[in-house]
Amino acid sequence: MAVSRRAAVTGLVALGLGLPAIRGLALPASRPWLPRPVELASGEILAASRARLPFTAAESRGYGYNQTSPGPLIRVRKGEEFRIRIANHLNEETTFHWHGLICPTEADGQPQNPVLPGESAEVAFPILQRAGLSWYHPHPHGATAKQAWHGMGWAVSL
Ligand SMILES: [Cu+2]
Repeated sequence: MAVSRRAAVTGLVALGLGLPAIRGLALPASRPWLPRPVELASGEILAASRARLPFTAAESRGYGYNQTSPGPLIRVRKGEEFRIRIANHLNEETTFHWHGLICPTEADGQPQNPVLPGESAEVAFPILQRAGLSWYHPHPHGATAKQAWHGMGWAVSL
């Protein structure tokens, strides 16, 4: 019996969510579920921004992408060109690091290539690798952990 990657991931997530209940550690009923992420198509804008955080019952704000946290899901396919416009709508520098994707160093959002507040840029490179799940996150010098902990990061699915 063939199991699709989507079914396998869904099953693993469901299993992970169910384990606390099995151990008697059920989440409080008031705790919100993690929302299904919106998807971003190639060529659209991915903007680092302030965002509402869904992890707490109370309204709280942190960082995200396109006003959401987790940020949009980006699907790509081997052989396609990954092309996206990045923009920084924060009041501090950030980067857009494609963790797990094989890409040119200058496109990989490393600390030496910050995107300053108000700046935007085009990122494009070919997808060379096979199916997998990667994630994007900020990687600014001295503020990577702060920005990630405050809600920035999400997935690129192949
Ligand atoms: Cu990383």
